[in-house]
Amino acid sequence: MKLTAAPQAPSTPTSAVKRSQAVSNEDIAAVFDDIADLLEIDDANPFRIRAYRVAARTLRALTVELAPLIARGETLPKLPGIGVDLAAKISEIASTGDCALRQRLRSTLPPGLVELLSIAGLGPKRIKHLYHGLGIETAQQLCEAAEQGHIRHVPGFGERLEARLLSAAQKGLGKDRRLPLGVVEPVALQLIEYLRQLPGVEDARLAGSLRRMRDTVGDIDILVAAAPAVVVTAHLIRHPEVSTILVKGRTRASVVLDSGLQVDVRVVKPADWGAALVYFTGSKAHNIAIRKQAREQGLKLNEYGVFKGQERLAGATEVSVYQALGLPWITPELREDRGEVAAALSGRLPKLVEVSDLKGDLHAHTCDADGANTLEQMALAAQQAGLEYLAITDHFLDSERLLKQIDQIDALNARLRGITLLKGVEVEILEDGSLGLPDAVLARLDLVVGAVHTHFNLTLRQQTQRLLRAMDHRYFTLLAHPLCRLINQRAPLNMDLSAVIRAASARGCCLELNAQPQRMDLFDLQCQYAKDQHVLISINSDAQRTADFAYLRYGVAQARRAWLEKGDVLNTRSLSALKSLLAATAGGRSQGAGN
Ligand code: DGT
Ligand code: CA
Ligand code: CA
Repeated sequence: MKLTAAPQAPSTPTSAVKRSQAVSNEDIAAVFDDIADLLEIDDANPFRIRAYRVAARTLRALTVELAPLIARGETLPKLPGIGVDLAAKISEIASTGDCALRQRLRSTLPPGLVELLSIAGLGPKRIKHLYHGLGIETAQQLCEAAEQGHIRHVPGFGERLEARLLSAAQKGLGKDRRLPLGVVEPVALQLIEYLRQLPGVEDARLAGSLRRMRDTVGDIDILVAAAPAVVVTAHLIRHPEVSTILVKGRTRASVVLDSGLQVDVRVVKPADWGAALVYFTGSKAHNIAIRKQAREQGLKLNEYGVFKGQERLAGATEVSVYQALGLPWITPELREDRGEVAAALSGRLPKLVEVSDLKGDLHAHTCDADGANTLEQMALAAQQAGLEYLAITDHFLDSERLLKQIDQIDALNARLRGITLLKGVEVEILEDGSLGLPDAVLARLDLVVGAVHTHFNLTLRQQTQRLLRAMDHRYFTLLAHPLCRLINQRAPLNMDLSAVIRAASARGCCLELNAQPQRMDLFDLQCQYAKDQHVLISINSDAQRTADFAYLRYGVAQARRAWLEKGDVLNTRSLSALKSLLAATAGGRSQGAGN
């Protein structure tokens, strides 16, 4: 993929580490400024922060260099605002080039946070607000929060600053990486709307990995149907967010958006639409597989149609193309050459799970803990999203608040109609695999969702044992985001997932397919393995706010890519079927189930 800007090296805010040369007053001032920035991000005492800023200014105004004085053992002149403690730090920096306090602050703050300082428009004060307000620690998280419109709501920010920060942060990130489907899709759908506005455009659709709903996408591919005279590519490059034009012809264009995303647009005649859509949807491997299928029947398949000699058999619609090859239409999520062509040939394509099959969501948060909305708001939003039940699984570290919430849920259920809240928790799986809340409390819940949030770096053996032990727990229902990966930020846990899946099977535990765009956890092939092992998958939004139920469709797409059918997904069950399943699979849960 094309880059708009060369990725910047992670910045090191001016450090005065140059021991071989004399340390200048400016170098010392720069270290003090850096310390002030770090203290500010760390939300330290404002007077302490100010002391370092004032000292930096004082140092810059001096006419005599301090380091040579210190080297000669002379005492420092009395300087306004510089007491014993700061004077000692000046000596330390003058002789070592750095300061232990600065190193300590840098090592205790998340490393990404310090790098945020290099983003234009972001000073320590704003970083502090983003960090403490939204938990933003990295440029990637900044981009995602901005794209989702969360930053404008932080006091002192607003829409314009949000857009500016997004653009600056994206420039700083290497753009040659794959981005989460859920981040790119909304942008791509807006472009589709824009292209459809042009008179003469008959259709515009996503193609490529976006249409196949891969969890990450390399770029945005769009196919447009229009008569040859329609100037589609000229319309595209007039879009306000286009920053660079890589290719522009009559029938194709590639551009880069301000966000760094590349967009490839192809324009085809309506008569060729179906064949072109098959071709540009891919995957490349699927295209190769169906071309082979064509050849075996003495046919030729390309982006213009299916041909027998000179005669064109099909091309206007996808259905006609597949039909001409003797195949039923294959849904884009399956087009990866993972057996879909053989299954289509033998009439054994799966009847894939659909969004409308979901009856509930088993992982969601409220403002009682980390979420943004109340129990009732979440319940009503889930109902709006077409669900019949919602498990509240706040992340409580102490029993008191959970017990209080249990009573609130009972009271709310007594008055809600058409939606039932289930009582759950997202309980910590501790380092040794025990659960972070006492059994007596877990016993009162309808379900227990276990998750790893700490100790990501155990050895493979330890990490696997930890998860197996957690699943041994009599009340354990569901392992949330099993891989703990964050796209572009945190690699999957180092563990033996097949062993975890087999253990889940043996114990009757379920695994989550977490639909948060940056998680998408498990991968499609892993869900497929879980299905083979008869482990039920729960497609959950992990909603932090009412709008997040919209993420469920990404989870469903990933499940479809895993060939999952309705029966393979736990939360397609009716409430009563779910309850008997929960009661049956977890030993001793029966007295806790029921509202
Ligand atoms: P991505 O962008 O890395 O997420 O993945 P795709 O699948 O969107 O790949 P992309 O954008 O390079 O190409 C879009 C589609 O165009 C691809 O899925 C299939 C088709 N295509 C591209 N290059 C070739 C090719 O060399 N041969 C064939 N048969 N199809 C291709
Ligand atoms: Ca693509
Ligand atoms: Ca492409």
